[in-house]
Amino acid sequence: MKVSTPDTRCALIAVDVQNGFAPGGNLAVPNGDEVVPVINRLAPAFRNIVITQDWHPAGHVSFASSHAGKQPFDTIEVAYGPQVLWPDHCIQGSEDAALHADLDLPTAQLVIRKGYRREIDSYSAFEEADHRTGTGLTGYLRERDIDTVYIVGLATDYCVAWTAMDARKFGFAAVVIEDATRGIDIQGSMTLAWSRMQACGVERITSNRIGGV
Ligand code: VGL
Ligand code: ZN
Repeated sequence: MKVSTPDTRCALIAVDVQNGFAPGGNLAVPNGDEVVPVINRLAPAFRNIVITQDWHPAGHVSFASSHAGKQPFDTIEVAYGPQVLWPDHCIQGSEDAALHADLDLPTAQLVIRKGYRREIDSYSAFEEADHRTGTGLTGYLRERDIDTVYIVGLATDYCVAWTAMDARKFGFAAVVIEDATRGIDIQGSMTLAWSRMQACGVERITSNRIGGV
């Protein structure tokens, strides 16, 4: 079995490991907390670690509660295309938006907050859902000569998948460490996300293939 050891040109991106996506959170991902020990174990192998946080204002466009007559998990059309509606979650500064208390990434160097514009959602750590507004992550990684990102966290079929596909779009090698992710899986979204990721050249591995841990 091939084992790869991350070097200085690799970064680990820990996506949205927040209370809101853990059991008891406002948008709980089934078994979402199970990613935490896996990520903590992988972290020492990485010289560069980026954390993302879903960080919405009250009344965010992605909240079902912002649209009369709509329910969570309905899909609507907004200015930039289809938008799945969610329960209110990860409101800026709330406990729900805080990183999971057991996430242990003391060497992480950057926290990217996303989804903070009321009218635009952002699943991806690179670019908001309008496919126009950058978060700054591409420039940060390029300036630091990082060419490969390993993606872990929540949720596989939304923020992890969009981050991985955008990594490819902006020229990075992208590897999703599957057992360090968990998905929401609504309306076939897991199968669809994996096939889309595969089509963009995202690599899918398990954590036992990471050396140096
Ligand atoms: C996410 C739905 C809404 C995620 C964030 O982190 O995958 N999913 N906001
Ligand atoms: Zn969100």
